[in-house]
Amino acid sequence: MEEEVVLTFNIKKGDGTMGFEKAWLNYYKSDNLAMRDYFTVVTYNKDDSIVKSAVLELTTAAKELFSIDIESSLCDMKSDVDKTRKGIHFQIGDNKDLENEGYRISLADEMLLIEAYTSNGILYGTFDLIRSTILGADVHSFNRTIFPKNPLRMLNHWDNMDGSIERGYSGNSFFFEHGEVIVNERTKAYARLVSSVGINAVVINNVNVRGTATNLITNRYIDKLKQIGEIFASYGIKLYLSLNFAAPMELGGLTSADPLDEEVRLWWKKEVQLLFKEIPSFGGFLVKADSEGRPGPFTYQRTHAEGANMLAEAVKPYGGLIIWRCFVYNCKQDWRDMKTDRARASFDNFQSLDGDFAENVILQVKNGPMDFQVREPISPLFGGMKKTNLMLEVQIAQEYTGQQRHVCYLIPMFKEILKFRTYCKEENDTVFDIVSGNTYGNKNAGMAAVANTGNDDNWTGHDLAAANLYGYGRLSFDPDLTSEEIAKEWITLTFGMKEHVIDYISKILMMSWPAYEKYTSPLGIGWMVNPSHHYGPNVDGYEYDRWGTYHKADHTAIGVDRTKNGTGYTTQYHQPNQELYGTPETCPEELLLFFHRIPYTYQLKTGKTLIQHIYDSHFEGVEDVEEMVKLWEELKGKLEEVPYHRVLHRLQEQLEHSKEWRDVICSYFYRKTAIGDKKGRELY
Ligand code: GCV
Repeated sequence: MEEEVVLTFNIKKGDGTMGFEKAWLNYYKSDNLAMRDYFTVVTYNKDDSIVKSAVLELTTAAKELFSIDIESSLCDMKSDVDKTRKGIHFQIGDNKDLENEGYRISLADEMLLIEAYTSNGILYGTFDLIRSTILGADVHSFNRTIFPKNPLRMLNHWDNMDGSIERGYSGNSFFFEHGEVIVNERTKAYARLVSSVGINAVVINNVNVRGTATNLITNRYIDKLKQIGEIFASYGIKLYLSLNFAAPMELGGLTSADPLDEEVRLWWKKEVQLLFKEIPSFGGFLVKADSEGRPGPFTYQRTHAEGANMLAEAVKPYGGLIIWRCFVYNCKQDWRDMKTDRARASFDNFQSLDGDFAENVILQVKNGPMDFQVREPISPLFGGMKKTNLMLEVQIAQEYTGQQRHVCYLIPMFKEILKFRTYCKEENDTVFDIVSGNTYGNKNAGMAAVANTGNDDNWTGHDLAAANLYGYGRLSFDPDLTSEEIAKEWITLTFGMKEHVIDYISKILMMSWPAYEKYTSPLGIGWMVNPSHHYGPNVDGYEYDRWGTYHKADHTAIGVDRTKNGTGYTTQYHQPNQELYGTPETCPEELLLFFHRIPYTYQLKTGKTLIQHIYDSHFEGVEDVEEMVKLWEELKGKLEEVPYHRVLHRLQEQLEHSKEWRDVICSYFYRKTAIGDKKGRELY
């Protein structure tokens, strides 16, 4: 029998002009009746703001899932809890085995018990319980102890104070508007949303700190920041800010920002006090220095360790962290020289500083050596730094992967990144091992993602892009989850428990990253996008000067020789990766053009020539999008109208734009090589 479509995709109005939807917290009526009786009473032995949020979450879930007004009360002693009655009890105790935000859910007689050492543990256990209930869990399955696997699970917003978002594709900022900080109902809705998937740290402003954003660290904005800090804290989230390295000059009137200058050091020490004193949950700062026009220690011939350590010293008394980005390269370099290689830059700038950074500094490394392309090798800094705290930076804002106009489910890519073996040790050497702290025992470590939210009703512009926000959070909490499991969870929570819906949307999500790769840039070469806004095909498009292209294609060959005979980039890896990438025969083919310069007539493992692969994959990519549109159309009447049409519209646009990619790329290479398509398709 056809299931009834329940219209609960309600929009809640914030206090601004925009409304917001509940995304995956949009609870549908549940038919998990075996769980229903547990959502009748909740008791707790501590009532700080985080536990209160957990109680509130259960209250909301009980109401929306089962139409129950849950009873809640403080019950100091575990022994006072009535275990003969079905219900839920939160117990924060001296159980050190659950520190680091862990929790245990178990059945104690008739009572479901969530135990933790920290309040965050209770909150995560609560969200787990609600999620599992919606997914149909049986009460007897609740016998588990869970720990988040990464200490820091962070979101980096690139929001500007005028309300724009750098690389934002979902409307404007909900943190800033017209130079002011905004706090409203949406702030809380956001905190709930991201905390429900385990995020515990958020940077609210862009790493490119210019103009008024420099003042965010002063008392000018402190009241509003304090309010955000409180809301975040009640959901277990620490607030962070990006800072401007030149602030001592721009705000303090000093003549220098030299990190070894005593006056500069004192200035920072005084300046950071305010935030930590006023906002108990303030976590520290994120810093982009000496990159793309941002100031940094290089101006004073100082190293990045000297720059970062100066700030680390200032925040140390408050337990603060400095998250220092390794995305440092000279964007003005002359690419005509075949030896100059942007891919080398992060390693060249940082590796020799291994061991020089303070304990409360974490280096944040982009997943690849370039810039969030659809396919890149893993940054060799992972495994290259053994005595330094590292964090992985990924981007769920789809700057180079369709800008949330195209569906591109990035969790499979993130999984590949996390499981990459660096060979820095014989075992426990994957990127996940390194950034979770397993490899070298670091406590300050974790993951960060450039956020994909804005003030659009559905938070992420494209409804399906919310799977990346959800998935990033879940994956950073538990990297062992599969992409399929995460997709299924997200679809069920967002659209309800309807099997055909889960199947079709899962298929769309799982085919989307490979499809995007096929119709855009081939075999790891990257870019080929319009400069500046980075949307749409432009094969020779190059950002910074009029000479270069990223791919260096001529009429006989394409790609960059990054082996020891070329730019030497491959030597930044440990063996056997160095060797693996060192020859076209051993190099994984999806990265062939990243590492090698290859003639168009080169035969790939499929038996196809390189040029034929380029043609075929572009046609296949478009066919994949056609299939995605068809799958979505099958869901007509099974989803609520608003999200159904929003997604349909975007998929149709994606189809048109994938054809444009195919045609532009194929005709470019046809004209360049004068080699036709073996299948006789029209290429120009
Ligand atoms: C925030 C890329 C983006 C920039 C971004 C930069 C970074 O270059 O295009 O918009 O700036 O990365 O990560 O700092």
